[in-house]
Amino acid sequence: MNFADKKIAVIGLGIEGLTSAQFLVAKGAIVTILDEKKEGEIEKDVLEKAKKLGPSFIFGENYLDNLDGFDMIVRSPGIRLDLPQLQKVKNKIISQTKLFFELCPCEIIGTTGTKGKGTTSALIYEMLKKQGLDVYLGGNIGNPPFTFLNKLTPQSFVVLELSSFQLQDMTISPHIAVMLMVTSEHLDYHKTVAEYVDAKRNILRFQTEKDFAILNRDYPASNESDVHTSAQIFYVSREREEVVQGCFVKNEKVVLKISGGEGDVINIKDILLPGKHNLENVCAATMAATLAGVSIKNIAEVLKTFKGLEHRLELAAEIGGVKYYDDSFSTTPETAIAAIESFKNPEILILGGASKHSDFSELGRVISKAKNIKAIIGIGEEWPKIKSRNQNSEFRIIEGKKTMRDIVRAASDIAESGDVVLLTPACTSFDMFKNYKDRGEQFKKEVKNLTS
Ligand code: UMA
Repeated sequence: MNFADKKIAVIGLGIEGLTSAQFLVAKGAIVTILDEKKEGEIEKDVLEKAKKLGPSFIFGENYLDNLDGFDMIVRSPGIRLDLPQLQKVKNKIISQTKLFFELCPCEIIGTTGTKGKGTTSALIYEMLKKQGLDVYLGGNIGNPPFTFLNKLTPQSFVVLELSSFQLQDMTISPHIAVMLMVTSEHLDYHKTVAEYVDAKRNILRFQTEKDFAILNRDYPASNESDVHTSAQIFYVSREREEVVQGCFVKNEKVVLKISGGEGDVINIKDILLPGKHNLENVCAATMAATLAGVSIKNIAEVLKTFKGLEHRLELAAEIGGVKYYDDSFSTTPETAIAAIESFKNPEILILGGASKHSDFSELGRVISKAKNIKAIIGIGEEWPKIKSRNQNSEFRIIEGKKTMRDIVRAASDIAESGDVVLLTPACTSFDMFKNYKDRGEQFKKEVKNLTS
């Protein structure tokens, strides 16, 4: 592909747009960066790096008015393809993901799904690394693949987390494609659930008989995706043992069934990543890594030590037999429920934060019924709303803590060996913290301070 002297528009100046521009400028293209934001609203660091490249810029609301003069248009994932200005030039539109698939010299393992795609991608990456393979992790997880494209050789492996935004206009599929659970999400972006599921199915649609598809048997939309691929199919399941070939949970063990034979991978109790929902990710990652040539020994080794992605049910520390988990990424009642249901141990929960206008009825029911909640430390603006949904008076409620230091100290004061302290707010963080990362970092810092 020759980019030299081509007039190329990069739409969206976020992390993908910046790395696309860097790549194209290095290839000799004449780049213009366009963004609906005003210049002053762009993140400083990104803007400075972009300016160093010396491109032209078009900022503000009329940013898409003159697309006709470009030879190629590179779209960031969050830019809707059906914008009228883009529809007029649709034959010229491409994305970094699409370009990467065309230029990548090695095999790609792609993962999509509504939840779990980041964790699964990271697990696959760790497993291939443990096997000593030359492997790179990128995509929606926050690392655009152009950052490592020039390091790749035909022997390398690339593990990509792919969002529906990145998949919607794809015309190539990965060699190993993982389709995890798919439910409705991003309906603010996709017009219908069907459009969303259809975008995700592009991960399978262009596979050939030489490729592999890993499908989650437990969710209709993923399970029924088998008709959308020509690849060899493997199923994963935490509910059904009878999968034809694939990876599933049986008698409290993760089991692989391939080429007619069945073998144990690991006892569930030895997997460090907590939560039943994570078993789906474990099975999918185990299957993908096996197909890439990783040994069962190395897969099991990673499952025994992988702590999870930062701020997603991440084991922050174990102090005096008490395990502290940072699940600050949990900003919805659904994710908090999944976290709460991940443990049988007595739990001290940290719940609440800023409003996202969530409905807390189901969370209230789960809290009211759970037998293992020892205490809840209620924080932030939304706590009174969550509390009003609770019918259980068995556990202790602690309120009025205004700093993470006081919150963590209050938890540690009542925690005993065997307990789990779980920060899973079910809300956003903006009333007390900069963002979810800041909330999680502060939590981990204060947990560490307990030992000093
Ligand atoms: N913009 C426009 N016009 C539009 C929409 C956006 O000009 O119609 C501009 C915005 O003003 C912004 C820029 O486009 O300045 C894009 O910024 P961004 O923050 O949306 O995107 P990036 O920084 O490039 O990050 C993108 C992904 N963002 C989205 O898909 C929205 C990141 O996923 C991804 O990590 C990154 O590329 C690397 O691949 C984020 C995400 O929220 C984490 N993903 C969704 C999810 O996980 O649920 C899909």
